[in-house]
Amino acid sequence: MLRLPICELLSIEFPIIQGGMAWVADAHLAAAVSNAGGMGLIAGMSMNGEQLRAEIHKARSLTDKPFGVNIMLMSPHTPEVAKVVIEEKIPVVTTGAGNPSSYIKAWKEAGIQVLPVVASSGLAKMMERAGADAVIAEGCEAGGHIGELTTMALLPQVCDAVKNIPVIAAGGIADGRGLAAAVMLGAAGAQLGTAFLVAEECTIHENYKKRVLAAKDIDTLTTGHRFGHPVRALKSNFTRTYRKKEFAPESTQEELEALGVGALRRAAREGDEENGCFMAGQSAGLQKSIRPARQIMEEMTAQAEEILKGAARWVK
Ligand code: TUI
Repeated sequence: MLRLPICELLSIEFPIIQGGMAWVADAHLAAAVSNAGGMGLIAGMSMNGEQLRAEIHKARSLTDKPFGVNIMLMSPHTPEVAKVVIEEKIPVVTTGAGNPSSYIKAWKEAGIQVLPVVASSGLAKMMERAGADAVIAEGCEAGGHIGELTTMALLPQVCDAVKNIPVIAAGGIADGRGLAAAVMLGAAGAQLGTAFLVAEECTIHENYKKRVLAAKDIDTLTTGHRFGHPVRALKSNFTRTYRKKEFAPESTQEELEALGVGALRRAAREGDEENGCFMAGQSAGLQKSIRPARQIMEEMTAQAEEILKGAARWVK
């Protein structure tokens, strides 16, 4: 059995938390991951306060286990969603795409465990000082909105930067090899996004799952660099069009934002091959089959355990 520090911190069987994927991480997926022994999360990004409250109630009808909420800080609904997690007594909040400093005090007073995603050691240090319980160091192998550094470079630097809180690894981790490597770099657990896209219990459109399963290592790319919000997704008609427009001198930020709005929803909920943006990480090429969430976590941790046990043979 692989027991890492976040098993104790979050009272979970597997040292795995689920990424807060907008339009993907709904009550079904969150409840399934929590029921299976990991930490499931609902993504608040695509919802206003009342929609999130309804999704939380739905998840509670599907599991007795604790689950968390991910708050995407660029969302216009952040202030109301930040209140709903307190009112609903959500035990764990992860944040992404920004600095959650102004919310942490209120969440801590409400007894919430706060796990901000960081893409730099500077933000990690700031989060520790602000009272975060752990940080999630997410490398740019991840899908969706990403920072500059790879997991390999970011993770040990974040581990050095924080003094007393665990660091959870994210970005590019899809099997036991990735989990074992993350442990070697100092991780206390891992966050998985792309691996759960193809979980049996994930409710996204089948076209999305098919695209992830068909992806090779070089089949993701990033868009959005020109206006400062890089996003990783599977190559598609959408990313080709967006890239062309992004670098056309006459394109404005408003025009590009309008093109992006709704593209993830169209991919996840409608399977729209023409206009959908199929966000996924570079580990898409490692996803070979649809499996239940429990099997994903069991196989990953069993493989990591074997690798970590066997690593001593290299030391003479
Ligand atoms: O947030 C994510 N991934 C996401 S959010 C999202 S929704 C979206 N849709 C369209 C365009 C843009 C976003 C899809 N995927 N991951 C967590 C994450 N946070 N990755 C990187 C960061 C990050 C980056 C810089 C966190 C903090 C940061 O610095 C903030 C600061 O102010 O210092």
